[in-house]
Amino acid sequence: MAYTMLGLSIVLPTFNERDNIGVLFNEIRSKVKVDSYEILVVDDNSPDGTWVEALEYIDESDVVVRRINMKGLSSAIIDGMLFSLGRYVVVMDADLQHPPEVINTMFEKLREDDYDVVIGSRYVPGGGVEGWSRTRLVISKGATLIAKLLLPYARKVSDPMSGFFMVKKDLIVMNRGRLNPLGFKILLEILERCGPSKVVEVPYTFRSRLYGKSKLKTSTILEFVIHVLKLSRWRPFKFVIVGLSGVIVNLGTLWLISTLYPLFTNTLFVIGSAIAIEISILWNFILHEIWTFSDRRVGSFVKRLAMFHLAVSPGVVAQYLVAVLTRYGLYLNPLIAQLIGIAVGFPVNYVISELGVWKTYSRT
Ligand SMILES: Nc1nc2c(ncn2[C@@H]2O[C@H](COP(=O)(O)OP(=O)(O)OP(=O)(O)O)[C@@H](O)[C@H]2O)c(=O)[nH]1
Ligand SMILES: [Mg+2]
Repeated sequence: MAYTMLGLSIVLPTFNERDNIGVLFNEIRSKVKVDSYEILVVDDNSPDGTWVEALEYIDESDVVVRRINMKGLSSAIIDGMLFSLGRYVVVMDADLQHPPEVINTMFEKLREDDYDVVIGSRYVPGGGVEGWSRTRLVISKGATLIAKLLLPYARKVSDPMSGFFMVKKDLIVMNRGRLNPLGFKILLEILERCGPSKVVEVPYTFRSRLYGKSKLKTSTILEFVIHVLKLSRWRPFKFVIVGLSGVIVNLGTLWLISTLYPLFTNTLFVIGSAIAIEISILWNFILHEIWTFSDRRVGSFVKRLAMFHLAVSPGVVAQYLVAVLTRYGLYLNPLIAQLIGIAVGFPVNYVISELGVWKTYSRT
């Protein structure tokens, strides 16, 4: 693959942006001060003929890609990046929501301080959004929160969902095989799969769409959730499965010791319950080590074991108190009392494990 030495490629994914594309070209030409750059429009055969319109504005270094049988924002962006010749690539929306002048700041940062990724961020000081309804803001913030809860790289930045970002092209080329463009949020995919070591954010204000309609649909939200779960290697599900196996171990232990020594279900339930809980903690820990969080075993095993005990302690205390109180207070069957306790402690355990014990990938 040939690179122009300092060149920048500007990738514009488009679908039905006919009225915006010319205005955007003019804005880029007047506001982007980078010495040499090319513009690549990647259009998914828009019914409004965006790709024909774009041809009116390109010069000899620019490209319009008209994809016939493919569709999807993320895959269009990856295709654009792979077609590009620049050493750096910036991705921006074609509806004038991303201000082209910010590209100058991004480019300077990337070259001078050797960053792998520069993110245009709405959520750092100086950034913002224009004209969003409360609902849109809540959805955006909620989605960011989900991404941050489940993905370590997303936690490192304020706006991991941004559609406006610049990357070193090498990062994409070298990790091409790992990228699986799904849905709208390609930056999340790049952060999690390529593992960039130097990332910085620059503020920008997300403007109102100039012309045309939004391509966001209700299904985009569902796609996003599936995308994040996939990037997280389905970790919450694994956690649930391990947790359920832990329930069997917990109840099985209690059943076993009380069969051997019936006092554990009555006067000594306080001890029987605690023994069963501890055995299940050890069981869960081992399974999380070898399965749920196998890609995140950083540092000492003993420290993680201690951390896990600490992490599950709020959930365990809740579980233990609920079990003992329902057993003695409501005279519930000991196994049922133990089970209710487990249901209370469970969600607390997931959040603390994700954020506290196995919080980062072992490759970093
Ligand atoms: N090539 C291609 N581009 C797309 C596709 N879907 C959206 N785009 C483009 O991706 C950019 C972002 O899409 P938007 O609909 O503006 O999404 P958004 O900015 O999050 O939503 P709004 O604020 O409502 O505009 C725009 O330039 C779209 O034209 C697609 O399937 N293929
Ligand atoms: Mg838009």
